[in-house]
Amino acid sequence: MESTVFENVEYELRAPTAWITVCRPEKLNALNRRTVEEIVAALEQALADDSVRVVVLTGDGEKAFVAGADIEEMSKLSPQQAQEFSRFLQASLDRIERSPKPVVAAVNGFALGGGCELALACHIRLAADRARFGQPEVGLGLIPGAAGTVRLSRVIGRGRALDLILTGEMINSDQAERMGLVSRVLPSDQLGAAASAYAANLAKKSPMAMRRALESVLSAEEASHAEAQRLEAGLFGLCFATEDMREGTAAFLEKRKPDFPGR
Ligand code: CO8
Repeated sequence: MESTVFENVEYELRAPTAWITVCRPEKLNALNRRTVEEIVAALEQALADDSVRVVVLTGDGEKAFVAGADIEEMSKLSPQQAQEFSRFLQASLDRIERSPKPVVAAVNGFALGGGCELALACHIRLAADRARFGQPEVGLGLIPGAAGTVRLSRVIGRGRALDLILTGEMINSDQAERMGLVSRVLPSDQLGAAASAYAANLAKKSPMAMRRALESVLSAEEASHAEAQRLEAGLFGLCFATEDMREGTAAFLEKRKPDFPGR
């Protein structure tokens, strides 16, 4: 097992899964600029490594996934600096969302403000039953600034998003699951094992197909119905140029499990 320790983030290679853990437990893993830069650097490491097929993002400790942007650091920003910080966070989370390898958030505790936004940028959200979600920014005189006003509506619908954003109320993981904010809730002591098993299952699927599925689904959000369908057809066609597709269809016909080369 190979690991890289950044200042506030740990990167652990458990091929075919890479684990990225936010480690600022004394601040409930709150995001300062450095932490966000390190998350992206760890992601780039995972993307550059051919042995990695899936990335899991989680928080250190039992209490928090990420309790938001670092309020102490943020409180000192000028309006211009705040805008720049928001742009920086948005671009960093876009990088996660645009990852060609699936990124699974294992939400082990509080996911508030920027922490909820970070989870929203991941492709899949699994939650511990002790996790809590919310966009408490209005209580600080702020609004979500890491694309929470954009992604939350897309994921759970405008009415529910505004309910969370305007009240700033926290919800538990069962409520989050009912809203579609997370796909699965696990007993807290089983989250790590469940995320490992989930990632291992994804890693058995075709990397080329998953990459194109991600591209198609995400691009559809920004395109008209007609454009989105054209793009889907183009990506569908590209699958037929891969070894993965030949292996997947041959394995089915030969009644065996596929072994995808990822090409
Ligand atoms: N920033 C900085 N420090 C934090 C944060 C945070 N977001 N959250 C917790 N901490 C610190 C606490 O200050 C405390 O430090 P200390 O021990 O030095 O006093 C330590 O972590 C432990 O926290 P608590 O003692 O508060 O723990 P509790 O169990 O009592 O409470 C809560 C847990 C409910 C999670 C509580 O800590 C809390 O409400 N935290 C803040 C949550 C929040 O409001 N998050 C949103 C922040 S705003 C945001 O994320 C905007 C994102 C968009 C950015 C756009 C850029 C401009």
